[in-house]
Amino acid sequence: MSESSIESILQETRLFPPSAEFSQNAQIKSLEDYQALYDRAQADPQKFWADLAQQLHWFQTWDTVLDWSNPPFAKWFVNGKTNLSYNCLDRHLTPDRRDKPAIVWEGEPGDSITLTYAQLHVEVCKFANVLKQMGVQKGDRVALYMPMIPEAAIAMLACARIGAPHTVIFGGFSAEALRDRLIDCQVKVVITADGGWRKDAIVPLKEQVDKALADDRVPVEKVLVAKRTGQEIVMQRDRDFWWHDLKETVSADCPAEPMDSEDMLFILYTSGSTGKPKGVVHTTGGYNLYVHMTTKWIFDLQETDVFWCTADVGWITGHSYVVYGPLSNGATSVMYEGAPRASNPGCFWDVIEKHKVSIFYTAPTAIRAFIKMGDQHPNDRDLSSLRLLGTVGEPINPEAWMWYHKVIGGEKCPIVDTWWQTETGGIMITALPGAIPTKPGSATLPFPGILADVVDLDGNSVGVNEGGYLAVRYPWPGMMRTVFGDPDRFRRTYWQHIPVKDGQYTYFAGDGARRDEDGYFWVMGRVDDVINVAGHRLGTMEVESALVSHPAVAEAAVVGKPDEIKGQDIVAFVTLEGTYQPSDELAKELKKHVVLEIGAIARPGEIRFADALPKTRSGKIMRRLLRDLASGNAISGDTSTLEDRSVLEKLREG
Ligand code: 6R9
Repeated sequence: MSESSIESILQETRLFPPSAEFSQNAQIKSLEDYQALYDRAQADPQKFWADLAQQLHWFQTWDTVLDWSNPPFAKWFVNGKTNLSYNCLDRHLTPDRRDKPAIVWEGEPGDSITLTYAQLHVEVCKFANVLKQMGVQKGDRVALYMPMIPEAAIAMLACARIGAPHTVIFGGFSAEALRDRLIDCQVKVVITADGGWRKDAIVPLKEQVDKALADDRVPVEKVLVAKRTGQEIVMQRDRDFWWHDLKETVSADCPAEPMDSEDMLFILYTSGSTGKPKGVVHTTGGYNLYVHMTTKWIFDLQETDVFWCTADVGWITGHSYVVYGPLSNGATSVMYEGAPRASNPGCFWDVIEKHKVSIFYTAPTAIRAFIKMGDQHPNDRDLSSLRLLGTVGEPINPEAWMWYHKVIGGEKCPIVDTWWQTETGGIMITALPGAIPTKPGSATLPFPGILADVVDLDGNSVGVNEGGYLAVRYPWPGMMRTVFGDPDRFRRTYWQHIPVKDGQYTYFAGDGARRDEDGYFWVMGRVDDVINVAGHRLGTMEVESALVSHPAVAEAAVVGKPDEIKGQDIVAFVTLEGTYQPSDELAKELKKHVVLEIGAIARPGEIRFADALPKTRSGKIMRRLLRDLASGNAISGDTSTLEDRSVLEKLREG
């Protein structure tokens, strides 16, 4: 965030209570109701969650709600047996729900498909049988590298149905990034498409899969390909198969496998402050309950709602609030293939008008892009179906909040600003829209059952309006269970920054925050070497490793600088190997190289060539100074640990 938006957040005092009408009809109707729920959960969290878990279907009930005897490794609903695909589908095959739209899909070129619960059930059962036919067994990992088409949701639900953990890899990642994840995760089968539509162009997904699989270390045996864009692709005999061909050969009967609560449901890779992205592991029962309850209460689901979360299924938001949360509740979930783009500045508003969307959940970066495109686009559409708005992914600046409130919400829709992470599985800090008055820029209060706090590095709560680290003091059902293949990294990254006190473990989120006099949380952004570009998390080290893998680069340091639309943009400071000279061409080439190594989301906005990087005497790059330089700010704070002051002078001049 820029200095000015931090300023305006600090001065923000406006309060927006929900309308009486909204509250009356809401699931949680008042601040008192929220407080009562919160207190009940705090007094006995295990009973609180166990009572709510009755809302799901269990093949066998659990013996113990929470096993926290080996922290930080939690087990929820121990020995319970359930199936997420069953809870999302079979449970809704009742006379009143079976013909209700489950997925309403809109393609970028304007084509659309509706699948009712009964139809989706058939598709998922068939595809689950396809997976079995391909040799996929319970526990085998399956990767998805797909566009936003119904087959992506079908594939996820089919994996869940047979107990094969999925790992969804965002379609914007490069072949190299895909390869690394396929190896780390030891994936057996990849599900992809010939291509996907992205901003009027075809993303050649299958071609990228072919490149990734050319590496002998990739253990993938079979590739299943959905047809989307129709261009010519290469199909390798006995390895690659068309989804539509296989579908013809299987039965639509595939009972859901009773899964243990703690069986792995999925792995999702996310960036951290060290080089290698980590595989965040989520399991079955607790995750299901957590996304079920957060969707229900935070989005105030009613039977007739049409819920649209704009996230790609490649991110956690797509997992929890496009697929599992809405479907577990029997809601209608809208899925859209397109992204905000200049060639169609009204695309989001068209989808809302066409499908009569009532709940709309998107990211601040999208909101800021639409502000720039002009009010005429939303003003030209009928947005009267909307009754609730949400945001996620980064702090929202009050200006963007006010625009969202006025221009999209017509000043009548509550806005839930939801703070959470890949690691938390579901939303943690948020307004409950009928109960909690909102303040622009604040995520407001913790979800019932979440003991969130702002602490110092000794683990003590900080005072009112004092800055500190966002932390959670008690386990919750949707929490990640471990880092795939690296339990020690799980412990180090999340549970050791704040010391264990009297046996109490505290979860360290990696965000800075403060709480105001009403107890409202104001999340200020990451405190580690993670940058947030257009709502996507990137590790500075990841981008640095990509840069130094280019022969011209000797050393690289990557920082974020404020950006009007993306929140932050990447600036890379680079020193060159012997014979290379700085040039615009080389800068372009390096940007391209990062895109090749990671994907377009990591393309640096700016490359700055330098003779040397500012380092401490112990050789650590002083990123703080580079951040100031990149943002055009005066160098702040102490520079006395700098080894060579002339480096700084030169960088300033350059
Ligand atoms: C769901 C998701 C997590 C990081 C998180 C924080 C930032 C997310 C936010 C927010 C302020 C919000 N973040 N929501 N910051 N206000 N409402 O985005 O997961 O991709 O893992 O990113 O995003 O910095 O730590 P993920």
